[in-house]
Amino acid sequence: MTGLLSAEDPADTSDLDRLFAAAEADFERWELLKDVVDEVMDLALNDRQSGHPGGSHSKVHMLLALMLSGAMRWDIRRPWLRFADRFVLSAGHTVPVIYSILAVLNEALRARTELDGDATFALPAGDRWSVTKEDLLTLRRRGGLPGHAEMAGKTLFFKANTGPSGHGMPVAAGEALALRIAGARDVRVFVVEGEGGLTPGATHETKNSAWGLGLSNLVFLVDWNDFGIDGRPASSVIPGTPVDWFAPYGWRVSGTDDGMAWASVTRTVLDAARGDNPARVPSVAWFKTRKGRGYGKVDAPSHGSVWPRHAPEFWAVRKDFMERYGVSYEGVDAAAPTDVAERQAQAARNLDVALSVLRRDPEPTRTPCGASRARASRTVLVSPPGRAGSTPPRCATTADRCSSPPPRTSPSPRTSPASATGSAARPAAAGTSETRTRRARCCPPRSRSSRTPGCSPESRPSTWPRTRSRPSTATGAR
Ligand SMILES: Cc1ncc(C[n+]2csc(CCOP(=O)(O)OP(=O)(O)O)c2C)c(N)n1
Repeated sequence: MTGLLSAEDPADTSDLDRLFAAAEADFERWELLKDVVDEVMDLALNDRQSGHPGGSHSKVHMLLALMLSGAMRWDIRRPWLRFADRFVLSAGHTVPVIYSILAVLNEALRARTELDGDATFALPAGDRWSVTKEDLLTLRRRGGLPGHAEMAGKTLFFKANTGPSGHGMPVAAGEALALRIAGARDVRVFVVEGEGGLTPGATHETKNSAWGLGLSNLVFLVDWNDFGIDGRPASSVIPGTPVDWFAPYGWRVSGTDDGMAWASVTRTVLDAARGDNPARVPSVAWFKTRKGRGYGKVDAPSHGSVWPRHAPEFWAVRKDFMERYGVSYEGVDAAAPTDVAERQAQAARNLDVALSVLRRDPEPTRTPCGASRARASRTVLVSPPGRAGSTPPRCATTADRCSSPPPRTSPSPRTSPASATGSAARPAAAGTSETRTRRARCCPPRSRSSRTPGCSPESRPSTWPRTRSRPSTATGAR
């Protein structure tokens, strides 16, 4: 069985070592990013008193490695790109980790932009399409960040609406199939799932179909923390390991017992995404992790219950961070302010304290563009290095690509260099004109609230902290 299309998946194995080496040089920065992500997540959940800390914490390593190693080709500034790799959070209840990562990376982009005003790093439409620190305190509130993944607006990073466990997987397989039929064979669909989410029946059907259709552009990443919503470990009722769950279906399986260590996680992610796949089958990588890592409680108790607001256990973890990074939070060991506005203002100031450590990396370096850049920028460019021997990234600015008219003659999509952000090269068979493709690359999607003539971005004023007049009544974590 060779699948529906005899697509040639480029085996990037020759690049894996180079990608790994580039990532390895940044592991120290990733560690800092991980710590800041943990902090802003906990601060947001503490304020909201709702959400799923356990599975969110255990996924930080695998997600940062996916997003920053070049395994996934995407542009944090332009989540609407049609032919960037796609991300489906099938474990849709763990949205806090995605919100926190996006907010931290976008804050790093802001810091980078402040450094010398380089527009390359600016968000193209203010915060309209981006999760920022200002959004974190709107989690699970009316009009704010949803409690499960929604593919819209600020959370367009998600390429499926998810929440019911396992239900992102069939959707992701459908997307992978559609991309292949469209000729976009280099565009991958990444799906993050927990072992609990592998139990619904649709998972079995998806595994069969994805193999039968030869969806080599489908990559599952399984957070194997062995706990779902119940008190007992998953392994007490579900026999086997991820190898047993996927290999009999013909999938390419890899994984690591060190699912919270940068080197092993990065190697595993890179191999799953871009390793040799001669049989052109779907891939799955598993990561043995600990649910609740870094939250102060682990396994089932960490699943969907946050520490009571400003509880001693909450402050205990904050104290570790304060000591490690030499910062001080406001209100340590004290009860939360009773006034809502005051409480949110304190939470906002404490988010700023956590994020302040991002601005401590002034080591300058030179880029191919000749501009002086901070080494810190490497953590926010989210760009995979080009293939060995390929054209270096173009140093176009946002304005270059979004404001100027399209060229009369366009180079062949096959030979177009990746943009400065390393977003996916356009597929040869996309069947769109340069103008339309250009629009897709540069402009926010149309919506009632976004009538964006040409490509000029609109941005709305934001307040900090964002105030909410009518908090939602939904508080329970499902
Ligand atoms: C179809 C469905 N049934 C039940 C739930 C309630 N639920 C929310 S999270 C969860 C457990 C998920 O476990 P796992 O996939 O292992 O997630 P992780 O440990 O990564 O958080 C369950 C059963 C749900 N979201 N969807």
